[in-house]
Amino acid sequence: MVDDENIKKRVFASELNESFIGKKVRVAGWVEDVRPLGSLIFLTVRDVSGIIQVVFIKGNTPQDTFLTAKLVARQSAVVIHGAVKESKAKGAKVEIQADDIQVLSKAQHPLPIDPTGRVSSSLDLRLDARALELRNPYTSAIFKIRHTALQSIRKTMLDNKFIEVNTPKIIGQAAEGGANLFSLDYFGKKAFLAQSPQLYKEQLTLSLDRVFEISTYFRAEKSHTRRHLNEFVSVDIEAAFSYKEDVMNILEETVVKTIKDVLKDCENELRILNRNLKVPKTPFDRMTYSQAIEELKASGLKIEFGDDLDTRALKRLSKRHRDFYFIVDWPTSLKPFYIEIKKDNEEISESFDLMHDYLELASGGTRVSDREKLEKRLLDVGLDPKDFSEHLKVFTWGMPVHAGWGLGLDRFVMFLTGMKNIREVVLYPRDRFRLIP
Ligand code: AMO
Repeated sequence: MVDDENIKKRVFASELNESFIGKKVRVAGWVEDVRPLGSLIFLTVRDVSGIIQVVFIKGNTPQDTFLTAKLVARQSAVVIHGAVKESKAKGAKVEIQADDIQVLSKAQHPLPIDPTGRVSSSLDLRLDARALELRNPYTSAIFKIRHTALQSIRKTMLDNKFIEVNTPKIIGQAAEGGANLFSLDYFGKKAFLAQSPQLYKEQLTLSLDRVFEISTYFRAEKSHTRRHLNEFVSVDIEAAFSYKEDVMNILEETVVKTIKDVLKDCENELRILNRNLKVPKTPFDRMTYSQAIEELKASGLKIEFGDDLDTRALKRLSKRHRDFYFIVDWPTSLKPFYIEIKKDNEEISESFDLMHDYLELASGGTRVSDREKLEKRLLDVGLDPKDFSEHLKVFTWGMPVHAGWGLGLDRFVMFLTGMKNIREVVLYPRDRFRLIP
């Protein structure tokens, strides 16, 4: 009989190898296949690590155990006990000759989707049954890569002496200006869900020097595209005594190290996804916004200095810039109030976007660190400095020159995994039409 203590002593399918031959083991997972063949029953059991073949031989197990194995519903949660033997099955070195099976939880039939992926389902159906879909090695590979990316990013941050912080997500004031905010009732007052940690991370540089945060943010954007969600995860950094070039270098290092770590630690997952990931060439190409406009004009697009680079423009640019590249020095009018403007040209800001192909992965810049200048910038963009008094006050406490960026984690994982729709790389995506599960 299998009890809770015994489940704790289980081994993972991927750990089983020839060194276990002759030993009794316990595995816990979900039944993928059941094939009764006369006096034999072949079961395949998948756990989070991989798959193992299990054989029941009539006469070797009690009659009721044999019957349980024969009738077990696919995808039920089971615990198997038995001896490890050499396997004749293709691609497997060992299998388990079972003496016991316990069905912990029977799976219904039919299930809303086929988690083996043999029967394909639409994205919507898969998202409706997300927890079940994650039994599919293809889907779980995406989230193992996402996990590896997060670990790697944290390591790069620590190597660069950044401190991890957590800033509020229920806020009383817009960080990126007034648009695109979700509002809520906060004990009778109007509050908002944070669009970014922008103002907090800037404030923290005046004491903690270098901070980073990995968190969820909210944008009430109506756009329904394959690269926007209303709830997304951003990796944010802010560094005191730094300019945009300094933080661009950290961004490049973060991207390259993450790719290397994913190549090293997720070989199997990349193979499952058929993703041919490569370490990009460094330093990443850099072009100014003005150069991008010239290039686009030369290609026949009707575009002027001051126009935003929409999808059509970015797609056109990406024909010549396939790998990672920075677009720097955007018009001041296209960037938020907190971005510094060039000393010699008020029309241009100390800003950058990191692109891959036509996907914007990150944006950042040198910040305005002078209080008067910041007040003027707020007025220039039609915001009232009075609404920002809590933020402005810190600028008289010895605010250092500082710079930073925000990297869209979900978009970065799209790149790492080769997924074309952001919903594939987010466990429970939130878009205009999806609030559940
Ligand atoms: P920005 O608004 O450009 O900059 O956001 C930074 C990065 O976050 C990602 N992103 C999104 N991903 C999915 N769905 C969305 N709706 C979405 N919106 C943004 C993008 C983008 O490049 N405070 C600044 C950053 C800074 O200057 O430090 C900011 O929020 O990949």
